[in-house]
Amino acid sequence: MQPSPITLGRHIIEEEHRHHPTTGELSRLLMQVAFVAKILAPEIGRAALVGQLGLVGEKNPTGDSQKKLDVFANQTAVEAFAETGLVAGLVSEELAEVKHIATGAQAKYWLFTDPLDGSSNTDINGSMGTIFGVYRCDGGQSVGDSTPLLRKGATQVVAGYVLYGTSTMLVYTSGHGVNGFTLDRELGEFLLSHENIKCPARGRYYSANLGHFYEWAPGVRKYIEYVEESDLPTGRPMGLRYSGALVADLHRILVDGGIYLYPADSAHRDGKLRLTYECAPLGFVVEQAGGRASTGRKPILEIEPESIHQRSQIAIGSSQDVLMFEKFVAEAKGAAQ
Ligand code: FBP
Repeated sequence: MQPSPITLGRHIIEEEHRHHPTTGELSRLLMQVAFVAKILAPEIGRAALVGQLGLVGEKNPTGDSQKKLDVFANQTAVEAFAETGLVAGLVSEELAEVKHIATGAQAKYWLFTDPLDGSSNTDINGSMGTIFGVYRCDGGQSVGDSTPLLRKGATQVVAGYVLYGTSTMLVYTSGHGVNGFTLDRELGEFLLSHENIKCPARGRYYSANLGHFYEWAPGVRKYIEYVEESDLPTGRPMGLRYSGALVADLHRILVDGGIYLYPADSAHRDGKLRLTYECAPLGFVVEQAGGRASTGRKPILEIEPESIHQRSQIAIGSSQDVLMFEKFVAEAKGAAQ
């Protein structure tokens, strides 16, 4: 262990003092996210032993079959913030509407979250994650009206994810670089393990569900053919890695470089992933680490959402790889005109 390990709590407070002179709400909010992760990590680990595998028989607001762990993760997040007065409300993949928090009348922030990312991995012992994005309240939100809180991802004050993999990690940015913390289960503390993460400009891996290849637009298919061609000087063919959990694929890309794609296909005309609680928070993290996040045509962080469960196409990762993808999309569009 490092001579004097830096805990998440200490790091956040120092970061807040340096960049967000407030009364500590942001630190307490992030510590509450870490608290949720400390509850979810062991529950995910023992899910097979405590009847937490499988489906609950319901669908979530975007039509996915809900897993028991989806419901547990969502409940844990809602309860963890219910009594804190830290957030005015919470938007979750598992909740149809904005959850206004009674104690949040004076709160300064909104929380957007995908409580359990990669839920198709729950029963196969695969990696999963939690995604979060935080926006400042600007007041004037009335109960039931979500419009005022729909803002472009570039206005987030904090964003990050938790990865439940071989170890449990929390990676966050408050707009001043990206840092990663590993959960020391004995201490019950997240300790700084990945300081000032920089996403390599180019990577060796691409992540995409190739099962949809023939449904993708010509520009997307041409890009995949390009990365699969053999040309060692340009680092091709790239290796295919697709874990079934965006957070796990994204973490690899932050550390090793590469690109994750989820374009439109016949079942997902606007892409599959949700803009406000999947694409925007991860886009903020990746761009803070020097990477890039776009729809293939437009920066993810510049999209003004129209609804809380809006979907978006996404290409995210190393700046050079995403730029190359955008070039293929633009050329195909040009050729089609
Ligand atoms: P969930 O948040 O519902 O898990 O959905 C997102 C996700 O599972 C990503 O983590 C993953 O990359 C992708 O969907 C997998 O989708 P598909 O099975 O269509 O390839």
